[in-house]
Amino acid sequence: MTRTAIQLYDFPLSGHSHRARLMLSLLGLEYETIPVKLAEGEQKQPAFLKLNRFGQVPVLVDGEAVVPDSNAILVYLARRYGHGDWLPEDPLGEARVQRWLSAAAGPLAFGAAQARLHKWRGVPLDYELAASRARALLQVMDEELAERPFLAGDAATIADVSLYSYTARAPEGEISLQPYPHVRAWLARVEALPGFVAMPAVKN
Ligand SMILES: N[C@@H](CCC(=O)N[C@@H](CS)C(=O)NCC(=O)O)C(=O)O
Repeated sequence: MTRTAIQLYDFPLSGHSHRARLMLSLLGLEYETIPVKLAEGEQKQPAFLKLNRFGQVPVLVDGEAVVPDSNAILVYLARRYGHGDWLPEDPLGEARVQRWLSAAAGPLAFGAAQARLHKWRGVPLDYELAASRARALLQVMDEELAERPFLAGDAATIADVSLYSYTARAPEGEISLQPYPHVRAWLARVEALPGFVAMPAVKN
């Protein structure tokens, strides 16, 4: 029986989409991307809303399984196809990962991701507030990454995949990574993982 390919509804310059592509690639999974025309509002049309009522990319479709939301996709892929430590099963190990997924959906999304959206797309928002959230999160990450190589422990997990994309692209929102040497070393460690794929840049 031939297996239906995994499909990813995607927008290339979205960090949320990149984290899903990164996880698929790290797991060595074949998939096809279906670009969603965000500028034309395709994500708010009835056909797309059937996949994700929030009207946002990414959405992963794997046979019968329809999985909207980037962090939900990471959890699904880790449990369905992952091996080893991508999402530990012991209560404390899983909680340590979940803590960072919350940071990705909170201060990362409303910090570095928003700052980038403002500088890149001119989206009207409180840039200084977004920048201060971004720097506060980077400071926490830097202090914790001084103590261990990856966010949730000694091995890479979906916590690292979730935080990577918008952290790597923070300079596009004019958030310098220079003051955070441990974050920069961690970015390099993620980039050295087998199967790593980069997120496209919006500007040089
Ligand atoms: N919590 C969602 C956020 C996804 C998100 O913000 N997607 C953006 C692109 S980065 C989007 O689809 N924006 C279009 C819109 O909201 O209309 C996730 O983690 O997947």
